[in-house]
Amino acid sequence: MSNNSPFQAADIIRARIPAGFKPRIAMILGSGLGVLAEQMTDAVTISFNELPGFPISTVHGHAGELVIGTLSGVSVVCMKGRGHVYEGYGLGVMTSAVRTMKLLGCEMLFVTNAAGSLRTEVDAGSLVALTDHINYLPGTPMMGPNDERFGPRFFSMANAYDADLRALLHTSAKEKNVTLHDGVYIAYAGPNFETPAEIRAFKTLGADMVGMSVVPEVVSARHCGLKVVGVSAITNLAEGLSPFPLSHEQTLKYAAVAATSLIEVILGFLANVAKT
Ligand code: R1P
Repeated sequence: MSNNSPFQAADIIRARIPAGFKPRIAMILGSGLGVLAEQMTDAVTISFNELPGFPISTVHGHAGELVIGTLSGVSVVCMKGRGHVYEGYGLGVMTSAVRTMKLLGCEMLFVTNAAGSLRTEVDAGSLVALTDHINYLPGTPMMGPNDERFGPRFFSMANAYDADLRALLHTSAKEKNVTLHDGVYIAYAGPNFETPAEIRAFKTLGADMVGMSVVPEVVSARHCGLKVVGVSAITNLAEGLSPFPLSHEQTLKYAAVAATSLIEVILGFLANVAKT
């Protein structure tokens, strides 16, 4: 694959930001979590529509904007919203966007998402650091010809969610008096929520939370050598555990609840990164 979209998008972005400004951290803000980007200073906002290879957002709660600026003293490039496989873009839905952020100079990708919890003691409003994932999507974004400009054909997914960065995230959460759990994320294609039987199966497989994103961008990030750290904002107990049928309205309602503490943790984390 020789898709030049990431190079074209990076050129467009560089022309819009101050000369020499290099984002250190890439962030992806999930359903209802875009509010974090409002805290950025000296921010430049570019619609995904203007960036080759970026997914046009079709999901409520995903603004579809790239915001470049400073947060807690760190230069960041932040996707306010993401694309999902169920929107019809294929498994490579996030690959170009991730590669663009790598080309801009990022060292690390911070992913956030709204997710259902498979543990009844970890209810709506909780935060969970991703320790690993299970890919239940119908493939990976790296299937097909390999683009050697970004990474090798075969690559390891051990320590995909960087243990040192996660330790720093836990330190940051403690400093802010926010409870941060650890858990394994399983990616389901959607857009229908999972069945209760699927949730029982996923629990047996070792999953702690379930959602319809994250894996395509994390696989793409590891392919091109970005370190990854991630947090799920729990918006509901998963189907079969939840006392009511699930809806995207519920996702957005509790993402807003979790966003307050999530923002605290992320700002603290970035301030700690700034010291390194
Ligand atoms: C369901 O309400 C939607 O919210 C989550 C699920 O993946 C799904 O898209 O969105 P994010 O993972 O983008 O936060």
